[in-house]
Amino acid sequence: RKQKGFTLWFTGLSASGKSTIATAAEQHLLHLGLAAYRLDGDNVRFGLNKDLGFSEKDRNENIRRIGEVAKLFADSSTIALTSFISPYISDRKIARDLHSSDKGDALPFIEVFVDIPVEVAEARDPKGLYKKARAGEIPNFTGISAPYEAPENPEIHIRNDQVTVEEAVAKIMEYLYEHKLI
Ligand code: GGZ
Repeated sequence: RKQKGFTLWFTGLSASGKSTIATAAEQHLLHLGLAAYRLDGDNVRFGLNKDLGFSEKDRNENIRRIGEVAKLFADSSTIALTSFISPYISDRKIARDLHSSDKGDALPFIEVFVDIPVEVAEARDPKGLYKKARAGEIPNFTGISAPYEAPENPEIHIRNDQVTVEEAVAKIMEYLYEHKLI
């Protein structure tokens, strides 16, 4: 059976562990011999989206473009893993809707909510960004001075203050096997 493409869309606060889990999940999929590609700030915000900042409007456009690119990867039979805060429900819905089509099969879109209390993210603060946000040095910082709209019905919900990276990856793989996506 030929592998079909789909998108694993990670969403969560800065320092929630999205990228760590997405990277580990990507490694796992690659080791299974599947084509997988991760989109994250390092390869998107410094390239395709380098004209965008963190205003609400720029985040809308950031997520729209990432949704389009993820869809292209999925359409090419690759597993796209996206790792962005994507704080707005409506933006994530736009990205999801891009994966459905009038003709033929939709490309599966799996929302993975990497959920930790903002206090835990702030206590971790690996890059010192929460500290800077509190000091007013970073405006519109998600969770501090800009909103994060948690998913109401994510396909996969990871409480990342309660599980290891391995357990998080196992939960994602279980979902993919159960839904016959891999
Ligand atoms: C949130 C910001 C901000 C503001 C810079 N708010 O922990 P990080 O550093 O590596 O992840 C954050 C990243 C968020 O970019 P995204 O493209 O994922 O955001 S969105 O989906 O909302 O468009 C953080 C850094 O960029 N960063 N300024 N004001 N995070």
